[in-house]
Amino acid sequence: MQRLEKIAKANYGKALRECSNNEAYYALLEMVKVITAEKEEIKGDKKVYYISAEFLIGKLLLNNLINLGIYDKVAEYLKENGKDITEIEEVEPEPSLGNGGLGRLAACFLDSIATLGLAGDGIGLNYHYGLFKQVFRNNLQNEEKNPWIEKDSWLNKTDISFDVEFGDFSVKSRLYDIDVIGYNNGKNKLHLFDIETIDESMVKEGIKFDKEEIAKNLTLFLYPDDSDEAGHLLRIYQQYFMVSNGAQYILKEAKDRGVDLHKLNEHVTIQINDTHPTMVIPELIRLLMKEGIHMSEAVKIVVKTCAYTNHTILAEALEKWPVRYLKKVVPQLIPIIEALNAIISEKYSDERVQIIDRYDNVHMANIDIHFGYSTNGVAALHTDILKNSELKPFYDIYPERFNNKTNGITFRRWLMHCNHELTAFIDKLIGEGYKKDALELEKLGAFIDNNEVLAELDGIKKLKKKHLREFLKKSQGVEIDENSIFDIQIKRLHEYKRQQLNVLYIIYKYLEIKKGHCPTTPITFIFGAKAAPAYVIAKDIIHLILSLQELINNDPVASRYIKVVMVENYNVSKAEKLIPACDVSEQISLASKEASGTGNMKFMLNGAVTLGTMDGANVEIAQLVGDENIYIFGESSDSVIKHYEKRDYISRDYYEKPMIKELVDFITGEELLNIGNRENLERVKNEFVNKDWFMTLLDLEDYIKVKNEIFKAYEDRERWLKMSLTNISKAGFFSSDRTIADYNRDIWKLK
Ligand code: 26Q
Repeated sequence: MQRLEKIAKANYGKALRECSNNEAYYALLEMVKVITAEKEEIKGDKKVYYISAEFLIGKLLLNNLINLGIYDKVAEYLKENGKDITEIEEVEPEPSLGNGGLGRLAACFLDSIATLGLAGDGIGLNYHYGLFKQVFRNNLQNEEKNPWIEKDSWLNKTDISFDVEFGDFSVKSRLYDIDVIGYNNGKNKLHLFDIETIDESMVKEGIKFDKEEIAKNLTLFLYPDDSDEAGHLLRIYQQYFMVSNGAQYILKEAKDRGVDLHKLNEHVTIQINDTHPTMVIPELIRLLMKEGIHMSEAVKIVVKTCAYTNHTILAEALEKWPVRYLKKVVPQLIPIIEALNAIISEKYSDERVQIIDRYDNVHMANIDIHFGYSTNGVAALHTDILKNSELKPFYDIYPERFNNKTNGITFRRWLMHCNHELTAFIDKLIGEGYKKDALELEKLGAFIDNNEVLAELDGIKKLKKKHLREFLKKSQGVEIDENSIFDIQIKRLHEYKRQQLNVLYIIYKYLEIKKGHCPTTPITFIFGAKAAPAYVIAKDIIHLILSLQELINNDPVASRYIKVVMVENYNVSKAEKLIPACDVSEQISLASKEASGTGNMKFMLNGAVTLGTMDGANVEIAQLVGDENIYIFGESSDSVIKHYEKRDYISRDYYEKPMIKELVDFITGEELLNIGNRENLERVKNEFVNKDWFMTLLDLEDYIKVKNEIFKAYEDRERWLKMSLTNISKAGFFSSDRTIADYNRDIWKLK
């Protein structure tokens, strides 16, 4: 710790003991950067580049300390000097370089790639304000910018810069790197590209800015909205900027390493994270041609180098761009995309597999599947749906290219960092081997009948609930009861994720209490969710939750039994506080719609019991823990898919059932109208009655029944704690170390 003292002395002229938390944070940042600089870079004959528009890395200080193996020493030293490491963490600004699951997955993957000692870097963009910060006003979501880049940060400015040409102008890029430290291993890098002409002062009010001035706004925000043409064009500018820099960087590194570009695929593999970086395929072909390689060979090289991951089956999220947009932004790619289109249209007549459709839209996923050597889904069910329905025409052509890679989470952040108490407890019971081989968690099964162990587990959950109570009091001024059941749903607000189903249960419970049927143990319903700024109905659902929160929490009778808390500005560090405190994990998407989910895995690892549909990775969780340790409800994905095919789900038929009608009508009843806005509330109600595209009412009765069962099970403490321990013991499969080992074994093949 001499280093730390030296830095404190040099920067602030005093000992650490005398430093403020603010000063201590920057001293620690510098210390970690110095130690990291001495770490060896992971090298290999072949390298993977994980290219992604999002890397939701979260705060880095404490994770870096863990991965460097010096967390305990540093925490102890800080304590001796009158400091609390968790308070120091509060100083760190939170980068929000992602929307949700896909971005967080990319961050977990970088951690695991380095931990497994594989040579692999991330490539993305350095958004200055990231995703918007959510602020509640009058029970509505407002958006503000989230500045996170300060004079001293994890970013290291490099001397690497490239020219990137667009149709109407060109820009110079600047590369910033963030070190990615493997757990007890070497380091890789996350490369974030930026432009030097960025103008932060363009953002005036909220997150509004002039979308036309690309050379000034390009990297201001993570794709802000989807609502107008200027927005779409900006997204294409961003995507091309990312992939052109990425491709130039990859080729530069390959050449520096002496790689023969004709054999690029033997030394480089590129994992394309959803379709956002798809233009890397035509861009690489273009750059290889500039190196003198003939187009037909360039195409062959690129096919052997690129692999694609699909994260969604929602048709509206599959990117397709009008040719005229691409002509404006990236005219240099048009001849290549047209040539690729010609290759495919000559070979296949099926309209569904064409690159350019009859309306002149370019289908980005189709480029990835035809011109990459691997296409993977992110959970077993998801991959089956891709093969058998969504992407069936492609699976028929390339069965050998399709494979599944069930998602995972890094246990460094989602156990060791966010739940020190549980980590120490597991260490004590089964040793530390599970930190390198997560399947060793199964050894916990031996303690299932040990009442002392169960009691200790109970104590840890209580403690984490108390910590959450204190945090919410401090951050939002809300009071919750740690002796209540914590029922938590935290994820992006989307209709398919069905926060609105959870809301209908709360209304049901409220009305039950009014009728005199009170729960034995009080329940705290916790939500955290951001809605896309232009997603009207999602924002209406937030308004409904906030209005319900006000109604129930101010009701003298109901508030004794139930409470609703909507956490403001849900992000990675809030997740780290919420997940360890959870009893009931809500994973209630309409079956077939959630590709995988990764929150479900984080909750399970921290001892929560899942209430969910047979969707995404819930299916694999259910298989692992067994029916008696999970609460499953709702229609199967097969029958949901059939309903869509036959178009035979009529929400009004369900709405007309008296029990359901009472709950839905409550949304526009007097009590909520006294608090909320008629317009927003009516829109939600009408959606239920007239459309309900994600079949909420179809699953409602079963949801209520099974949710009542899970709350009842909570009363039997012994049974509950056994379920909790079983969930932890079976979570090893969901380590992202396993996922990355699978990617490497089947796709990347690095040594
Ligand atoms: C597309 C077009 C235009 C504008 C934006 C977008 C866009 C942006 C972000 C489309 C999708 C995303 C993010 C998707 C995402 O996070 N998917 C989630 O990925 C997780 C990791 O695989 C899964 O666990 C989740 O099930 C899936 O929803």
